[in-house]
Amino acid sequence: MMMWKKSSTHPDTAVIGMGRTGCSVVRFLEQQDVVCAAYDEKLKSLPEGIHANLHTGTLRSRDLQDYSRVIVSPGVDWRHRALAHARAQGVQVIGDIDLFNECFSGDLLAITGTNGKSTVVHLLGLMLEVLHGGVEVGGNIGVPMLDMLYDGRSPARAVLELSSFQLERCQKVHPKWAALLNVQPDHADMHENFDDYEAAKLRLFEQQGEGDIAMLPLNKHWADLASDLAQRGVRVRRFGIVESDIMEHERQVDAGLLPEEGGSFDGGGGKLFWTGADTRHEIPIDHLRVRGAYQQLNLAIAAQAAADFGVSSNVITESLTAFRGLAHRLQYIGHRMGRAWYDDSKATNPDAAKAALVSFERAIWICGGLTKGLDLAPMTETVKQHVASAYIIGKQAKPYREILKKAGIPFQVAGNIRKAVALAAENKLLLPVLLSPAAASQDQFRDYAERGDCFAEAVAQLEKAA
Ligand code: UMA
Repeated sequence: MMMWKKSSTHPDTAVIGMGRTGCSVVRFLEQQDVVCAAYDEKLKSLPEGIHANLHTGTLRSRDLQDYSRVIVSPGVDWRHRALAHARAQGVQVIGDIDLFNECFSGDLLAITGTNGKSTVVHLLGLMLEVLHGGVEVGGNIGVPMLDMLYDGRSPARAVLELSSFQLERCQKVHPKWAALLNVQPDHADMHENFDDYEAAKLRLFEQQGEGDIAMLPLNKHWADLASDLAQRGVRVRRFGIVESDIMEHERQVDAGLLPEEGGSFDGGGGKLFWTGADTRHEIPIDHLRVRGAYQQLNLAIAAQAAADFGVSSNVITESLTAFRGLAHRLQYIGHRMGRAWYDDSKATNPDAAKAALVSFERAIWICGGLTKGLDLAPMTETVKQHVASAYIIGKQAKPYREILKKAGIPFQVAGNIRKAVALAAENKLLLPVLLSPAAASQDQFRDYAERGDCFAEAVAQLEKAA
């Protein structure tokens, strides 16, 4: 394990943002006797057990220029003036992945994408637990990755969920197995533009070479990356849902663009597939407990990863059939007031909400929150086809009103979740009610989980009142 330079006088390491990541970085470094300075623009104090000096208030350009290394939390804008200035002064500005890399020597599996990451990471963690040496799971899913290495631990393998924020600020990352699930508009407030967001995600594959495995969606957009990786000796597997994706894959294989062995999954044809020990395994979709083709495809990706690391098809099948999905992801929360209620609070962008809506023929939709600067117009057709009636929550009602008007769907601005639930319960159409906001939650909640819990509570209260 590499030891960091110790300093008993002036710290040469600064940690920016003292949320979960920042605190885990400082704890990790302090355990190695590295003195750190902690910066947070809002916090007034640090949790117990952290000895770093806390500097609060707006970060100024000159604050960071005298450190040798600055480790930045994912939620701090990478374009922050103080970070740009430090980089220009030759300070090494990095993320927690770089510290993780220096100390982790096991097999790294890493998953990125706009939607579905946590489901794949969680399920994969469950499947790999059967292997000798086990597995640790962390990253954007909520467990800071350095917590896996605390107390000098070094797991045999680690599964990391990596966000664009984490990838853009790392110097390098080299997963033995890497998957890009999808890239859909999100975080327009934190990236210069969509290309910049996509480029951050693709950093996952930069270091891959001979003997590594990459999983990419089947659609044409990724054909060049797939052939580039294959030329570097990476084993490329492709996955997809719709018939046209599969045909596109076959066309690419025929044209010699992809190695024959690139796997494919068909989430729309009634079965999921994965390949283990050169044999194709399958499971009928009606044996699964999770709803929605995109969610089911995520299960297939986890199954393929587990098979690539030697987990038996029996264990994979059992895990797939037992898995009920994660909380707040198209989660069935019960049947009340004559209709089914679904919590998809994790849908914080339009594509995630679209994927949820298409899994219902028609639904009553609860939407709204912070748009993060994203354009909702591409949802209009899906809303037209799958929404019968809608209730808007959150502080930015206008963009939701506009697409609902454009789609010709009746709606009401409810303002908050409790009101939206009460109105949805009174709706004469006995259709499923879906909270799938297509928006971030921080205008009214701490995070999407609190928003989902509030929804479930309101639904439970409703029954008591009836
Ligand atoms: N802060 C500043 N200046 C800023 C921004 C933030 O000082 O300009 C401070 C805040 O006052 C706060 C701290 O930084 O005290 C928060 O840091 P953070 O936002 O990086 O939050 P963490 O608690 O460290 O959580 C981060 C990830 N957060 C983000 O990427 C925004 C968590 O992902 C992740 O689970 C955690 O690290 C552990 O790895 C959350 C997330 O929303 C779930 N991710 C986005 C998503 O999934 O869409 C990418």
